Amino acid sequence: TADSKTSLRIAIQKSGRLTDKTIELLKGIGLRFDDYKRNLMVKCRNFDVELLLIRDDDIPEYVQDGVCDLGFVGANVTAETGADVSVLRGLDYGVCRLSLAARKDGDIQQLEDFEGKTIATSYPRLTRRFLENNNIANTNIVTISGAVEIAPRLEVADAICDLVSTGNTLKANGLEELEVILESETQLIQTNKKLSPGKKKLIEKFLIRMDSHQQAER
Ligand code: PRT
Ligand code: ZN
Repeated sequence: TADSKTSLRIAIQKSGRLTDKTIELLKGIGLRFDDYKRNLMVKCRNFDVELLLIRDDDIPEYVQDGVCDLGFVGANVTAETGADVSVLRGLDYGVCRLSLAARKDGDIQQLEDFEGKTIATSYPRLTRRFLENNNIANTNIVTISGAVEIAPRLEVADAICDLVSTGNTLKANGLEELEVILESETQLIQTNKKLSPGKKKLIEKFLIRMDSHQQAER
């Protein structure tokens, strides 16, 4: 369990959109690391912390299971995995939304039109839940792991549910955003497993540093 280790273990994305901003934040609050790009596990030189660098998809479960005490990950990933974790802070990077989109002048123009349609997404759970909550019971959800936005052109799907930030990708693929199903940002999450008093203290210290850093940035 997380309890048996003394240093605070923090999961971050190994290589992707959140990596640089997260490392920047950790350095900004005074944590010093060497060689974080090359290793899966990196010890902090001046704080009782170690980083685990993994795929973002794995972060919520690692934190849920107490393999890591904390994690930096998109709210979209935590929501899709349904992991049992606590959200300590919302952060101002990795901001995006998960949206339903369809061909610009196609036969899907509003939410009701999704009935009976095929939807490609990397977020099948969130997509299904949203549609069910909106009384759209008959859809075929196709799970694909990348390049979701080309599915309609390939005629693999009638519509998609994907992350959007600027909207340029949708536009470039002749798609129109119809419904936002989740607003997302990077979050600091914490395990719900029991933590030792030592680790609780470390987390408190970590949060104080983070909060004063965020305030200074404003
Ligand atoms: O390898 P690993 O599994 O760790 O990485 P990944 O490829 O799964 O994730 P990555 O690095 O692409 O994204 C990590 C996180 O960044 C996501 O889980 C979100 O929380 C956040 N994020 C913020 C985004 C975007 N903005 C975003 N725009 N993730 C993906 N996109 C993609 C989107 O899927 C689409 O293809 O960018 C395209 C749309 O962007 P716009 O600007 O054209 O709208
Ligand atoms: Zn991923």
